[in-house]
Amino acid sequence: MKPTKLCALGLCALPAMATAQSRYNIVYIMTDDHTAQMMSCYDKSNVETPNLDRIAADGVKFVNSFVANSLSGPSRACMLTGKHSHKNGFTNNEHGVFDGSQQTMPKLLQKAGYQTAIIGKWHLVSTPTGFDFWNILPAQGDYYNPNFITMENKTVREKGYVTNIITDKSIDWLEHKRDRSKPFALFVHHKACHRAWLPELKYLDLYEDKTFDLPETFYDDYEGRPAAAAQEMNIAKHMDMAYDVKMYTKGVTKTPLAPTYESMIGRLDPEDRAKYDAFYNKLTEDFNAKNLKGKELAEFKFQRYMRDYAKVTKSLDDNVGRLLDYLDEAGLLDSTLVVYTSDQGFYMGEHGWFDKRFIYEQSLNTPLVMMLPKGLDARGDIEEPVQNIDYAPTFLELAGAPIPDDIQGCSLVPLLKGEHPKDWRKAVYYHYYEYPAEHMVKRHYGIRTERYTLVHFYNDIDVWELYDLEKDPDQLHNIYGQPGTEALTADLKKQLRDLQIQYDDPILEKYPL
Ligand code: SGN
Ligand code: CA
Repeated sequence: MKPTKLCALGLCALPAMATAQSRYNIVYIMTDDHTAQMMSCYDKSNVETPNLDRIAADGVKFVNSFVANSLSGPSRACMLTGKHSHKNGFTNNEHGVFDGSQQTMPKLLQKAGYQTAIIGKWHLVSTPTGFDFWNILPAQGDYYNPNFITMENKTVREKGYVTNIITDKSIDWLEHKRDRSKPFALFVHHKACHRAWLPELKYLDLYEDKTFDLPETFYDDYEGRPAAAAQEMNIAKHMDMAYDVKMYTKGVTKTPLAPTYESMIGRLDPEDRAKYDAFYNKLTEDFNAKNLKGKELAEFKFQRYMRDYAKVTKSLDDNVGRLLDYLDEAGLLDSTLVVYTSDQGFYMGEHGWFDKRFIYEQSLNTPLVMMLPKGLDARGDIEEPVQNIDYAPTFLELAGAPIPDDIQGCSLVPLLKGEHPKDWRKAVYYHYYEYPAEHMVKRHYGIRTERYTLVHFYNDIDVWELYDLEKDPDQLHNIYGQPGTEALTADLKKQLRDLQIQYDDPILEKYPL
């Protein structure tokens, strides 16, 4: 076991020696694009998620949980390696192919005698390595009658709704497929709640009576924030009326994404398609009759988005409940760490947006709750800033396995024991790369401290932004360069540079601070 590392500059706290309780099992549930605003233990205003809340109620809720690069593939690579994107090599979805020959946490767990399995969304292009069992969705996968890729490289179409199927397969692996003589790490990776938010048919009617509150920043004009102005993820401007909003008449609606939408819902069995059409065709007729324009149209799109996303979240919550019940009935909860998180946060109309990618709060944050096995006594909210590079060292420590020195994350085990290490990191480092690409969010890197966000947008732009989260939690006022911020900016830039040096990000050579 390696010696104590200093935490002051973001380095980790001391991993405890393998204890008698080590070799805990791990169930890691990661959803796609599920954001804290849509999880009732974080935010009660939109939906009820009793099963997700159950995890937090019996364990811990991280209230400062961040990603390193707010996009699916990169987040998955950070989780698997415990390293930032520039080190694990998977910086963006568009051109990324995960190098499966590199050191990963599942491989290290295997080496420590664990059985490992991954079920659901993989999204790293190369074939999974480090897993004794895998059964993954191709690329983004489908909600209805989805295909799965087997370890024999066969594509198999499964009947049903994706969230239910991923849970069925996970329970089946736990009950029938694993080697019970070994501790295990199971990675349950849901497709929900990714675009285009296609609900389980039994929940079509749910949330239809609810009018969601429009975020205060819905009509943000992005003044003083050219990178924010340049995005293409605005609900009013960029949502596709068919694909996203589901106002669609087969053969008639000709939006750019209508063919993609038709192929997705075309996967439904005929009787299910009839139910689906009966529901959305009625809404489409009502919508067509109203001829909405301007703000009315924008707000109609927002309500449709919120309702469909909320329905998808309901199935997710049910299924997490089902998995928790299985673990409970199987007597596994005393020896198993259950983690629930998402690959990143998401905008639910804040700044007028859907999607993620920016270092701004809603997409930098990701939900993180854990149900703790015996021997880990923390309860309630954990305030220390944590990041998705921390999962790998945490799981290794819980397995009693050594944490290699090149892992950049910090083990969360001290926090799970209820400790508050004085030298815990004070800031998290962020770097987003996928540009030019869908949604046109410019490349940027930055830091988030307890109170401030400092960010540099670069590449075909050279813009700094600074936000005081205490005075401006909605991040509407870029105070970078304003008189009186000089000392603060110098201090934050020093912290940023220190983190870039510590994490060895080559961007520092291009943009020395
Ligand atoms: C798809 C979506 C995008 C989304 C990316 C990345 N478009 O390309 O809206 O930002 O995935 O999402 S879609 O037309 O295919 O729905 S990620 O979570 O996988 O990173
Ligand atoms: Ca995602």
